[in-house]
Amino acid sequence: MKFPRDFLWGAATAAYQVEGGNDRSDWWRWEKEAGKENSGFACRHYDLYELDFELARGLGHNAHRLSVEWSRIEPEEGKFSDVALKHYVDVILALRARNIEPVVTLHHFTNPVWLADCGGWENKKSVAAFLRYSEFVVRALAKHVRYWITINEPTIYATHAYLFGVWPPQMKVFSRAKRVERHMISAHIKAYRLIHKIYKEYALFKPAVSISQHMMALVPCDQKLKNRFAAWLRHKLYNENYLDIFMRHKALDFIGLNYYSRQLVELKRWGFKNLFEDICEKEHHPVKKNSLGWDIYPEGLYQLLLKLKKYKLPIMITENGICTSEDAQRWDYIASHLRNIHRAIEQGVPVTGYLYWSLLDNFEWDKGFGPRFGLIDIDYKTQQRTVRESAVKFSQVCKMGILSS
Ligand code: IFM
Repeated sequence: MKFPRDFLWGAATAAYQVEGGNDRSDWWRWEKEAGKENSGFACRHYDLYELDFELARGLGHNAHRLSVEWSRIEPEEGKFSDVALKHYVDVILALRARNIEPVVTLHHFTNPVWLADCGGWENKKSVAAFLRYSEFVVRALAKHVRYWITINEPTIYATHAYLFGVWPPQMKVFSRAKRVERHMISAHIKAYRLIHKIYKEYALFKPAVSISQHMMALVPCDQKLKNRFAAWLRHKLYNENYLDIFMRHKALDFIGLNYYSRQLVELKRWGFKNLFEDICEKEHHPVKKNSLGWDIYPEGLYQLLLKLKKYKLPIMITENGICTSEDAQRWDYIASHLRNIHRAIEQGVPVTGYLYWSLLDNFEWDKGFGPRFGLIDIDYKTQQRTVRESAVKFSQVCKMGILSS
């Protein structure tokens, strides 16, 4: 299976999950307050990024997605750190020196403590604050960066932090989650315009700006009308709603897609809550699972890609990956998802890149360091990196652009 010549191949990380020592962030404080596993030194990627990028280069990666940490760059409201900014310039240059295309995320779940203390994304002020921070970062990195992700998985952030109450600030209020969503939508649209404006002002090539949208394949568990209807509705609301809004505002240059799993939809009865919440609990469509119990469903990626074709935008897979203690399962996961991407490309879906989640084992938020998503194993005691067999197999695809079936 041959992939397009200029396809982006690589992996993704996020600052808080790998850097270590992000002690100005709301997550850092919450881990301690909530008695959760601490992110601590994480992978010490803040110091060891060159080593990690050297491994990525050796693995044939020509792209890498990373995030910059707002709480390092603006540790106090309105006070920007030139040291932190210089660090990220060096990080980007380290990628460029290895011919690795950076894909830079501005917000990946964490906030500076000062923002959290004044209401975080619930406060309307968050939009202006995000823009001010984005402007500072984008002006410094514009020369070296083409691809920007403004916000990672806004739906996941709003629901986990404000509806399910499992992430800081642990709210369980629908209207609050909605408010956060509204502010994130506005922040993306404004940041999109701002980034384009800066590139124009600097007479640079056009940037490509998007969000990373988390999507699940929403699969009706049988052909009953109620299940098909609920799956359709959830797909519209959870997967496509943001894209539709951004399309209306002409604020998307490509679609950043994070795909991991499916949800089997089965309504217990017709009802408002049931429409959004009920899932099938019977094991009548068994599939393999990752170590967090998520269904492995590569076919779902194909189905989603076909649905996204209507947007007529390039699609970059900005995350796709598995946590597992069996590395052979990781390669199966990658290969089966790549096969489905290839099928979609053959159907005319313009997929332009695949970034595996994640380059390194890392800190999986409220789940701590247990889940192992990495192409590269991290020994958290010694910080020793060990390239996994799956990474070597994936590297052959990255280097040749061909997946043997
Ligand atoms: O680790 C996360 C990442 O931060 C966002 N997308 C999903 C990954 C796996 O849960």
